[in-house]
Amino acid sequence: MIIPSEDSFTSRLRSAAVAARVGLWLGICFLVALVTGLISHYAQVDHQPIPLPTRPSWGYQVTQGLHVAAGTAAIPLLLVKLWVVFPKLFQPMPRRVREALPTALERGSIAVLVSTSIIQLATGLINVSQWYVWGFSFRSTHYALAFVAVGALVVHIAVKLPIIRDALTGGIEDTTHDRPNARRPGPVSRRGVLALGGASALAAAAIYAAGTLPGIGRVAVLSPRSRAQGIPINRTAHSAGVIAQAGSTDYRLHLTHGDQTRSLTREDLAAMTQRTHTLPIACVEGWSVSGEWTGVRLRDLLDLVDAPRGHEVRIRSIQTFSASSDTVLPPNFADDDRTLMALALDGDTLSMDHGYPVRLIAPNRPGVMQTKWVDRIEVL
Ligand SMILES: Nc1nc2c(c(=O)[nH]1)N[C@H]1C(S)=C(S)[C@@H](COP(=O)(O)O)O[C@H]1N2
Ligand SMILES: [Mo]
Repeated sequence: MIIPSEDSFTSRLRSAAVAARVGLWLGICFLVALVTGLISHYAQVDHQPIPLPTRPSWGYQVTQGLHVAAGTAAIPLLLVKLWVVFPKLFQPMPRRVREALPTALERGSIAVLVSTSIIQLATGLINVSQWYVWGFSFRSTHYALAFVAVGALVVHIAVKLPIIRDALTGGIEDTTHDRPNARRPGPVSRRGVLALGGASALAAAAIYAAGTLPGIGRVAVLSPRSRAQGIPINRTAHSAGVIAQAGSTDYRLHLTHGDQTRSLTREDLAAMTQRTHTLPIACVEGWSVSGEWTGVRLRDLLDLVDAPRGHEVRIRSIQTFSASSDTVLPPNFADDDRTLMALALDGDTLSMDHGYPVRLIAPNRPGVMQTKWVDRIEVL
């Protein structure tokens, strides 16, 4: 096999003017993904030092939607960017050590940036399609690699800053920073490459976003889900192994606060004051759907065991050994009027798959923490 040299790439589309612009858009996508990703990570920390606010109820829905949209849009942009800068891979190393060293550092940071970017976007996409193929925790890996990617990105931008500034302030046809033999006109113009890249990024984000809009969820090929009562199901009752216990006449919801305890049947819960709130399920995997949930206010249940306001509350599922088998509500969530132990969705009794007999639904919270098949509530 013959390894090409840098000079064998002659298209004028592979230019600094194109690379800088696509890089800028990519950088914006990464920044949005980083900020929203940090929010999502923090939202899932138990015992948050400063709890997130419970308002607006759709806050997490929006930030996580942006997170996945930005990541999805970054995929075509990264491909275009890699195509544009590809010849640099074949640049010869300077012979002198004094010049080779900075070059090696620069290229090393790019190698780290490119590989972590590919891993982040690929595993993110796999996660969005709910395909947990790996044995490691997606969340902690994605979180740790984000810092590696951002570190490498900062080094990359710092090293290239003079060229980036020139390329962005100069016109799109500018060739100042191009390789001298990169002059062959391509099949499209430079503007055409930008338009195609930008349109692909928007289209990719739109295909994802379709899954969050009512009615056209089927278009969302990146995030398919089975549905019941109009809302997707992540984990079915069958696969969670909860059907026997959740459907049993022996079912009780146990409340504990110190040595005060109560055990309620589903009928007891249904006899209490029922409240209805429209709240979203916003999955970390990016889809979100609003439902009209009806049930007992958590605060009313806490009152049954004389729990004062301002305490954390642990919610446990019949299901054990899952990331969702228990969750801790910060005090502001536990005491919020809209936090419900829901018995019904859109006017119908909760289906087994959505958490029958009772599930947690709280405002502004990642879906993974909206525990289904709840049988235990503990005031901490
Ligand atoms: N007990 C239990 N609760 C759970 C889950 C689970 O696997 N087990 N999945 C969570 C996740 S990841 C999401 S997004 C929501 C989805 O709720 P739905 O299936 O009713 O749409 O439930 C959450 N509650
Ligand atoms: Mo989820």
